[in-house]
Amino acid sequence: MFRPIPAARLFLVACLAVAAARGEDGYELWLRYRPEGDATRAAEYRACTRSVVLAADDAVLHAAARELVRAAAGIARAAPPVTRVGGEGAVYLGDPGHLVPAAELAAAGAEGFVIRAADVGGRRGIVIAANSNRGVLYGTFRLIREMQLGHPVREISLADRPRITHRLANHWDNPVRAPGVRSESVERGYAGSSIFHWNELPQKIDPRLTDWARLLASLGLNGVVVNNVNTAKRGLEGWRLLTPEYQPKLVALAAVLRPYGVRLFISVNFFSPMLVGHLDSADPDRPEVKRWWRATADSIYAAIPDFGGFLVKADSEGEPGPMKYGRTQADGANVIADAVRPHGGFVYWRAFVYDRQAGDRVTQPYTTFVPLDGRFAANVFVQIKPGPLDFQVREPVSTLFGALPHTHEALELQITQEYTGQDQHVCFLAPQWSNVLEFDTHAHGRGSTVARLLENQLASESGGAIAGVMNLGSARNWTGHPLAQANTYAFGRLAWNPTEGSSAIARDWVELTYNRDPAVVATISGILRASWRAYEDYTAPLGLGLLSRRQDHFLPDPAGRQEDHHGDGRGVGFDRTVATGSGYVGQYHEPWRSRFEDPHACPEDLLLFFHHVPYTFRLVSGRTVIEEIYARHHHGVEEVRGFVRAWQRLRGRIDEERYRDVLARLQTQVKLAEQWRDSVDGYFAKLSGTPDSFKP
Ligand code: GCW
Repeated sequence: MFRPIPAARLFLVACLAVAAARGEDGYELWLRYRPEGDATRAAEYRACTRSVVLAADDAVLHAAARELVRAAAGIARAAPPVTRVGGEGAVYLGDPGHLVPAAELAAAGAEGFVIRAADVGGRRGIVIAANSNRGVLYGTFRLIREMQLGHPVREISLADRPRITHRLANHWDNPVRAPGVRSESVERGYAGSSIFHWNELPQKIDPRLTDWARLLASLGLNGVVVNNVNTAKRGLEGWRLLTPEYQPKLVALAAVLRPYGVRLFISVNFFSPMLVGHLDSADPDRPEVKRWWRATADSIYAAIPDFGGFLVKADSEGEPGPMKYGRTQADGANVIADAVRPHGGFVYWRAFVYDRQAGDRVTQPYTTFVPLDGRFAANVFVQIKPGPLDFQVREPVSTLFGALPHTHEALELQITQEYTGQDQHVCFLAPQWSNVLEFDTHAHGRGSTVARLLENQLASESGGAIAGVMNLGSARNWTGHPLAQANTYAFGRLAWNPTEGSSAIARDWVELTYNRDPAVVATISGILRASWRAYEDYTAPLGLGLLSRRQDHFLPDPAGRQEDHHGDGRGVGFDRTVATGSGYVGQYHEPWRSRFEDPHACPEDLLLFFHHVPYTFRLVSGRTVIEEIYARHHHGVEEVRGFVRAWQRLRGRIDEERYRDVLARLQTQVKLAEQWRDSVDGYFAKLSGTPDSFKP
């Protein structure tokens, strides 16, 4: 019996999608589904996607089917019907009858998949098997990717699974229009305003939100925090998401996400019992405060049974926390965690806690959190930035990784380029993130890389977690700079597999987002690969750290950042040694402690993060520190000039719209790079009395 589900409708949707897909404004990201150019391959794809068979009538499987129909309609130019019964060339979303051996399926885990060409009832088809419908959804996106990349699928056989259990997008969007706050702004967002139109929800749901959910699922993300961690600072009103007024809006968003396997989370204010509940205290020790959190969680879960939980920035930059009551970070996290635990919810508690007045801030998260190890509830993740400072172009890995063996740790990467060029500089961050993930903390002996800590978390039921601060906004292309999409994409790939190479990710992204012309792939991925180092060179090489203006974190202001780089007449750098400095180095395990302590053994990229050295300090290159600062700045500018020349060779090989957009941005980047070079070199020339001999 052939039972079409809403095939006719799906077909129509797919045709419209193809028709609308002609423009190249970047809206479709890496999900463009353009016709396969190789006729033989296109015929193969058509033959292998003649129908889509659903194992069950389930919303997630329907979402997977919709995606596959859309992809096949675009890539193979034939939209398959969605049915319950297979036939020659069918794709089975869900194993129709134990075709994949149990052991193989077991290896896929809760969210992995096995994709296998197989005979089903005597007819050749492709089976996507998994232990959950979410796994099938991920498998479907994977099959689609194979087709987008032009890979053969007729005899396909592949299996994959995510290495990190909890993979979250963190949006820093400000939900409420308050007087004096730019409407629907995004903190550190450089791609327009927020995509969440809270004032229109739940009555009106922007269709773009469905594309957002598709985007998240295509990256394999299974959770999303939809509002800024700053919830009450300077007129922000994100704390209102916990009010009854906002609950129907949350319900609406959760409904958009659910078919894509993404759980909704929100950031909450630690003072919510007062702000929302009108209690006279938020002291986590008070019974009425505990009751309030419990009742609040119960009410959310009654409306959104698969709600993910809460993200909290407490005792940090004006956001209140348990310190106010003389309680610890663990006391604070646990009162909220206890409320969501009966519902299977989680609390992500940020470790970004520091007090500017209390000495070197980088030492503080460790001294605050390490004594609390073992005191956090099992459903709490302590969410840690990669470095101890604040998303700089280069920092050592935070000493907190591996320092909390009895606490769940989450890594928070920043996809939005707050300190790395915003929407004006290309800066592909995957190599930076890989450095962090591959860093061997030696916390449990050799091989204790950050990636492994996140993968094999102790209490296996909850697994590890990774979060990415998103760079999405209302800009038509989502990210402002077209090449910034590569960062969004790379985050998903590394969250799925933290050991994947950044070059392979860059290549795939270019092929999916532009085309498979080898010249295009080599040029764009070459620019991406070189971009982080170039940015570092013309801004803050050698671990110089914070040099940007306080008000925007964008333009150079070395003079205003003296307290960060400690440059003076004799030398430069922040002494964080045990012997003579702030002692931060002492928080590392050996061999790092000894390496970082000794300026001659310290990796040069981090030299000035850990040491104050004379300008005449000699580096491996044979140059002195001051010469190196100059040389690197000049080199960085040359690199960006090279990006412009390389890009110009792409004319006619990619669409004109994105060609022009990126070219204009690269030309601006040259100017900005020169400005950085002149500002930083000029400043140190004056301070050190050594002229910039690299100046032409
Ligand atoms: O880097 C700083 C940013 C703030 C941000 C804060 C944080 C959300 O400049 O905009 O606030 O970090 O991560 O909490």
